[in-house]
Amino acid sequence: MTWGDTHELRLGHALQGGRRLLEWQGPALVGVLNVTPDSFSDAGHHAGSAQAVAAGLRLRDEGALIVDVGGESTRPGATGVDEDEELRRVLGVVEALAGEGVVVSIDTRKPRVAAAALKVGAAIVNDVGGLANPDMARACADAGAAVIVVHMQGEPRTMQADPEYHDVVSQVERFLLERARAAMEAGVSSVVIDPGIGFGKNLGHNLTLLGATGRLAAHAYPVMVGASRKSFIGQITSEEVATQRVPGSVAAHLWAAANGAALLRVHDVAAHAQALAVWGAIETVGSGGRKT
Ligand code: HH2
Repeated sequence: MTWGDTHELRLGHALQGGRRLLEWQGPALVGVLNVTPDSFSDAGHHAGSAQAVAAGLRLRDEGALIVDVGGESTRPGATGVDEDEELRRVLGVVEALAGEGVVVSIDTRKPRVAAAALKVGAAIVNDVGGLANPDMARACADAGAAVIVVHMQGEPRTMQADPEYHDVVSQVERFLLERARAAMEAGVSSVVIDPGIGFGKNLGHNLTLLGATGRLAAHAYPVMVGASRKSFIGQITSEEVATQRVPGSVAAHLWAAANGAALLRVHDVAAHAQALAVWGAIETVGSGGRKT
């Protein structure tokens, strides 16, 4: 990681993904690489594989510990993509990035896509379906891959229609812990939990869940938070253009980092790396000031 020598006081995290043991201190960045024609904030940016690979290497160079490659948009209203098309979009990109030494996570809900990506070098599966498909945990266990279990209420096509919870934190927490335990029982050795900001949640749900980052982080699993450019930031700030939501994204992620998030899934890696470097320096070197 790129925080110089100031990180020894931070919380240590580890993930076993295939043959790779990934260890880091404090919050780390996961760079988003969407190879889709319809993602909500970066659709069609990486039309060809070569462009996508270059973008992935740039994310790594800017400070991403992991690059998350996705071939299916899960934005609200998205209708899903067929398996062969998703494989066509992601496999070459995953293989090339892994070949360059990048730690790759594959963002998919399909066990066959996950298995194929793991075979060509991905180390982690990021399942926004929260292991809804029972074959997913087995595919990850067989490959020795780490899993990111995400909470989503409903399906992307309809999830933002009118999401309802009686106690959003307890319900999301219970879901994540149950699915994480199921993954471990299926033989997965490393599990990350993610409350799924924007996946079947209204503004109040998203803010309440971000506010509960510390509660989620108190369990045995590293917590990932993905607030990057999402519409709740637009709702708070009236910024309608997703790419203009970088300051709001940084604010949400720093808040989550300060409350124990281990992984921050972001589109704008350079901006977040700078923010984390400054926050980390104050947190570590400046924390003595709290005592006086
Ligand atoms: N959010 C998105 C996709 N994958 N994975 C995790 N673990 N957590 C998230 O919050 C998360 C995720 C949605 O963002 P994006 O990939 O930018 O958009 P799209 O789904 O339209 O490609």
